[in-house]
Amino acid sequence: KRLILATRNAGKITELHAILADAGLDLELVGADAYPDVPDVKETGVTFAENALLKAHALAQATGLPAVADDSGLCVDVLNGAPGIFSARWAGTHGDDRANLDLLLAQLSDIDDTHRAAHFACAAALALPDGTERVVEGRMEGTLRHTPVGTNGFGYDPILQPEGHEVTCAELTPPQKNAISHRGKAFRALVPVVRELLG
Ligand code: ITT
Repeated sequence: KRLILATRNAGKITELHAILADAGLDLELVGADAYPDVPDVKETGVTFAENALLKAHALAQATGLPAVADDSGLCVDVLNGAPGIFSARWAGTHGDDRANLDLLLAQLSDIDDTHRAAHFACAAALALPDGTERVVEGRMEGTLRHTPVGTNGFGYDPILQPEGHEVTCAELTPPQKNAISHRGKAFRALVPVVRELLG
């Protein structure tokens, strides 16, 4: 059985392959890139869950196959949850990870270490071509560094230090990150739902 990953973010694809493979699902995982004719969906939702469902439904409808999608981002307490659903385009250009991270650090330059709490959030959605939908969420709490450290992962990983760790997400190995990450938690929660609906 094919399960399509409704994402074009290479960092997410790598993580999702590992997370879903570890879960032992007997599924062929295919990236959205295998379906280049599917138009980009407008992320018009106001929550991670709404946007994840929009992406999963768009791909399930276009391909006639079950689709899973991730919507995720970094929520900073002192910014009232921003960048949040706007994480991928915080500095203006969608997917410019370095510009997004630099802008956020500039915005937080006056904020001291005791007020730099933040979390990554991920909504994982499954949509079937018949319109059936499920969505689950996961979080990873942490604090934000003043300068980026580490080269693993993607996005804001070099500035988030997860709770209980002395290193940033970008210094963790991929399995270490997946074990504690928002995406790891959300997709592990989605596995029983996939089993229930797809067998
Ligand atoms: P798709 O919509 O194609 O899945 P995207 O990158 O546009 O890809 P989102 O709209 O969900 O996805 O935006 C997620 C952004 O949040 C991503 O670009 C990163 O900047 C940030 N982000 C999410 N998860 C992250 C993680 O595990 N580590 C670092 N940054 C992360």
